[in-house]
Amino acid sequence: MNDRADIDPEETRDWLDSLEAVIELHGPARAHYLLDQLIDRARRRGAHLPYRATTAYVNTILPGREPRYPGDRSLEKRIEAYIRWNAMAMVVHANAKGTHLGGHIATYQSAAVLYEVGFNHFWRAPSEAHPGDLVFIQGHSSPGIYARSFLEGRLTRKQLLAFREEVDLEGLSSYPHPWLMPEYWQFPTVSMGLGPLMAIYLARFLRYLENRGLAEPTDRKVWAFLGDGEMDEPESMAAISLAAREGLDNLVFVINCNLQRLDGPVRGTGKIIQELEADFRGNGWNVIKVVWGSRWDPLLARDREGLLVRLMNECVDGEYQAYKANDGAFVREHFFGRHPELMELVANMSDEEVWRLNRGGHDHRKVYAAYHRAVTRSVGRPTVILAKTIKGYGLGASSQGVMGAHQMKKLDEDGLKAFRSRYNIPIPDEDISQVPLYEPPADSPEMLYLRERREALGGYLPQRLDTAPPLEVPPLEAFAALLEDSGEREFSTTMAFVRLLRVLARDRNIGERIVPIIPDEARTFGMEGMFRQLGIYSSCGQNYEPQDRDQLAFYREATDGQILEEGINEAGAMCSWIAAGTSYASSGLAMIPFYAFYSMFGFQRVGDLCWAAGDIRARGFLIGCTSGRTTLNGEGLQHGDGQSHVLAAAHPSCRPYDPTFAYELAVIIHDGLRRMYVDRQDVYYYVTCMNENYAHPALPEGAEEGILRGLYALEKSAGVSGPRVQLLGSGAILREAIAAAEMLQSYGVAADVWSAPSFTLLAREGRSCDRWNRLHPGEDPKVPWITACFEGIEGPFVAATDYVAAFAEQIRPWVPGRYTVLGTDGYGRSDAREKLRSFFEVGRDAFVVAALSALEAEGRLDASIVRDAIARSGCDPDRADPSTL
Ligand SMILES: Cc1ncc(C[n+]2csc(CCOP(=O)(O)OP(=O)(O)O)c2C)c(N)n1
Ligand SMILES: [Mg+2]
Repeated sequence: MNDRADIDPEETRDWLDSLEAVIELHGPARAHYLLDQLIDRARRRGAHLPYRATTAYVNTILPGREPRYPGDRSLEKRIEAYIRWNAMAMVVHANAKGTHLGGHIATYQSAAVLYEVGFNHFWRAPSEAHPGDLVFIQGHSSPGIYARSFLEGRLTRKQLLAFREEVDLEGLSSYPHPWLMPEYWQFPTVSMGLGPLMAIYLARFLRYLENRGLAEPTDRKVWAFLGDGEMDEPESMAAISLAAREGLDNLVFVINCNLQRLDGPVRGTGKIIQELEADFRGNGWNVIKVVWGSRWDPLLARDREGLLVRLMNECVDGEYQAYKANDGAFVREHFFGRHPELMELVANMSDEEVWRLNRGGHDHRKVYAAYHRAVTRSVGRPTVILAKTIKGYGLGASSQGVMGAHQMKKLDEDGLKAFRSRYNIPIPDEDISQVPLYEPPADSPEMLYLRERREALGGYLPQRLDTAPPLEVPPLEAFAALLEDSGEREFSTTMAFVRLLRVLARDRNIGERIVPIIPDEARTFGMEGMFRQLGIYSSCGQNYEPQDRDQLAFYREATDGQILEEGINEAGAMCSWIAAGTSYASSGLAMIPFYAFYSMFGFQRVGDLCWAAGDIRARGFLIGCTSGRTTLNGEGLQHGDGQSHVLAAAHPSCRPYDPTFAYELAVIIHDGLRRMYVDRQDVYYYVTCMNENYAHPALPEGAEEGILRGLYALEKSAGVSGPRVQLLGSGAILREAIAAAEMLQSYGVAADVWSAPSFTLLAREGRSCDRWNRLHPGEDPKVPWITACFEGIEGPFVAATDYVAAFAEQIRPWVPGRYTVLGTDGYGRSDAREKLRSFFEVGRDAFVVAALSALEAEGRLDASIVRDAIARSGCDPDRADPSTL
């Protein structure tokens, strides 16, 4: 049977009348309750009720339930028009210079009302009275945000006319980049998909701070402006269930559904708003659809039979796009013309009036109603606002809604005049080709209103603050246990890290600021002891008795838990780390995040978030555990990390280290605390740790500087009179160098051993000095640390690393002699450590062979000795290159 056919209209009417009466008498909540009961009863009686995740393609908020609009619409309209014009003008200017600087016009024009309603009525700036709302701006709508700041007097004409010219003119960044405009932009968003993910974790982190008693509970909100095309990025939707689970009613997504992305429609053959509604509703969000503007209200009110709504439901986005790229006559014929009754509905309207039937996202009243509901009536749930707009709105026939709207960067003179006239910008025809920026007089009602609104909301946005006071970090001696010789005791650097973290978590001054973050690997890293000590953050506490409750280190969840246990979710964990690492800027409270993860799933997996972390000026520690390609017994190809240090090297604000001994780790972490939390430098640390157990020597006297700069002499060979070699290693492989040095004695070769905790920092400094010297001919040259270390040292030099050779290759220009590098290039595989080291030829035997071979090449040793060493090492000289296996 067709379940949509009405077999008894009278009965249907009875039910509907009853429902009307309930709503009338007791309100919608009661109606909802009764419907729930009916559905439940029907299901129990075995009725199969088809599930529909969507509602009709109309606004969620009925016209009668919209709040009164509190602003002065005529002034707001003028302000909005000026901003629209200036946003367009700055892009046109950027591209008129013949430099092809790019920029976007169509996106902001589609989103202007969405931003303006927020700026005029909702978003509070940080002030004495309020910590401020946090707004993620859609990256390529930046011109509109700059244009508003221009009217507000925060940016100059000169700056706007130097949009995207940051090198000589100190112009404005293409997109939101805190790195480039640190007092302005807060959130880098233009790598699409990262914004929504970061916004969710930021909202959760604000709750974490409140629940731990570190911040006062407030009504501050995180707003994230997103593109409908952007929602196709897997990251965009990745954490929406977390947001609902955590009850993040401090989070509002505004999705600008202009139906288009770069190449074409987002869902030409369907409806993006309906699809997103289903996704978000299914995940428990409060969904507010803002589909139609007020001019549709009378038509919808007259649509007693629901024919118009049915047509709205039937049409797909490809059609909706085309309607707005044409004109009123086209809309009449192709939309209303589908049903004679609907033609009748608009019979009294002119084509112009049909054309002016507006979309919800361009209607300030509809947008206001949605925002108002989001901030007042979304208790316990995050809100998503799906606003239907038109890409290139108001740009005229050549641009509005056209397929290539995204890429347009210019308007011809006719287009400029039409734009000017449509928005009533007081620019005369003769000036129009100059596309001048328009600035109303400072005492005009518009300007006074603009300022008054922002003053009422606490100041200007966007605005990034860096006022968190420095912290008092413990002295290096606090880690005394790691600085001493461990004697017989063997442990891994991961264990050393856990000990260090425990010391920090107990510290009187900064203990509460430590944020351990783990993506379901605490037991792998031996961190489960912290569960009990610090507690695992849970917004609803521990409402069950943990199975291991009688264990010393039981799984303790608590509302004020300190550990963020993120589950198998490196991207989410990284976002938590970013939220914590920027808390100094977003909450004026410096937090110290330590994110411990499988090193292979760091830079390789979430590298773009690491890049965003640099842009956003995050401070904190990334701890890449089980690092190296040969240290992790048995795990093999997808786990053996031989590349993260090469990837990390390219991240400018990242200070990467590959320590071997506990004291190195302690010195590095201590330096990070000082640099980031006392000196407040915008850097972050990447430190790799291993799970290989061994004994740790004491901190050699005076080694601190070398550790931090990347190189220091560890062992000088004495008592051997033969030729001398220099062996370098870091991380897992340094101990192979130490072993090789001893083996070399039996060949009559003296070997000095150097620890190189950071090849990357050595190379960075080397390049920097070289550059300075190049530009200062004839002056006293700057001497990089590595050059100073190797002064008077003769080669050959041999370095081996548990990473690909490129890692240690970085320092070649500053090595004063023959330099051989051994690395673990190629896919990893599983086996025991020794086997893997001999497979990749980075173990002690390979060191010995490489050292002897280098001496032979310099004519200081006979080839037969090298051959002998190769034979002893068991390496078949004719085996295939391991990097190809
Ligand atoms: C990860 C990523 N991929 C691609 C791009 C390039 N890009 C910039 S804007 C854009 C289209 C955006 O469409 P939508 O999200 O719908 O935003 P709209 O401009 O329509 O508001 C693309 C593909 C990007 N910035 N980031
Ligand atoms: Mg779009």
